[in-house]
Amino acid sequence: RNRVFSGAQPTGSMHLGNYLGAFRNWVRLQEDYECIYCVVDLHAITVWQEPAVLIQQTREAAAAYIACGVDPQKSILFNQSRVAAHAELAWIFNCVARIGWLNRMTQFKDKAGKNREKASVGLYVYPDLMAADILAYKATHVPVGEDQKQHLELTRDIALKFNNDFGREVFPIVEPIIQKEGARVMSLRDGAKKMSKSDPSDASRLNLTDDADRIALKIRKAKTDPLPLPEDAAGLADRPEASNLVGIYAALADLSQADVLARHGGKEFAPFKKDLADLAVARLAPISNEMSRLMRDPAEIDAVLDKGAEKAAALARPVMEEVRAVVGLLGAR
Ligand code: AQP
Repeated sequence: RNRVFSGAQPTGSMHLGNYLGAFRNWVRLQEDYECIYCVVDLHAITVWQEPAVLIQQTREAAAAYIACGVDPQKSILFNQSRVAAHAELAWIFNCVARIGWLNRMTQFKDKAGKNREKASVGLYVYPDLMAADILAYKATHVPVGEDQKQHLELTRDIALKFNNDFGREVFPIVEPIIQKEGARVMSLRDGAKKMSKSDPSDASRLNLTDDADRIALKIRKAKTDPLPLPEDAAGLADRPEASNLVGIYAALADLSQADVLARHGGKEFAPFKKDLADLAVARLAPISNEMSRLMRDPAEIDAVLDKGAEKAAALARPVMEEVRAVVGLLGAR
């Protein structure tokens, strides 16, 4: 059976973008694949995380996965640092990947910003760890958004080079599962920026923990332009905020943008936002309720993560034994 690996970083509050761009799709994939869903805390620490907060956010991320419909009975759910194979294989991949390959990664350039000398080494080799996440389980498929495409290419290059260097078909060449268009959710305060955990403005995103009142308020205050909604999708060009709100509506209602505009085109934003808020509350309130139930007693989440880590470690163990033998790392005889 084909195997999927995916994860999200516990770097802040999970939001509508994570839900529409990732979690909702993960839930569907559970039907057709053996799925491994990871809270990637080792990726998170490539930039500074307050230790006590990181622990809390790791639990909260796991709660978000479960509340969105990831089923720990069907899929493996755990946090990355619990399975040592990730870090070990990442080191081996650091020795396979070339500096030139990593120098071409655009996300490092974006995240490191101008002061590249001050970025952590971990941020630089982040894509090698991502390759290890996937290949420690010989996963065959990875759901990716636009922003992760380049990293997945790198995973394929690492697998190819490893297999080629050692003359053995150890790793599969993973296939991307491309998310359908419109899965990218933008900030509610600026239609040119993606909705993000690290945006300092809480009003820029709908957190999966927001209650109905906060959701309605944030949508009411979302930035728009002064024109009414266009009659058709072509009219959304050069209107990033309108386009984002219509896109969110369409994604939440499982409609096309054209369908949404057939219903709401020509209206002012105020009544449209009211409908959108009702829809968002209907979809997100059950998630936030379930998250707060799960967060009330962390023992349940911790038990799920313990069990998931055990299952994940059992899958990675034979892969790592094979890798060590192929590379020539002397082990127990
Ligand atoms: N705005 C978004 N629209 C659609 N998909 C999104 N994802 C994130 N933001 C959006 C998808 O969610 C998954 C998990 O992402 P991540 O936590 O690993 O990291 P990220 O993409 O860096 O998310 P953030 O919120 O922007 O975090 P920070 O601010 O910490 O960098 C991925 O599949 C991602 O595509």
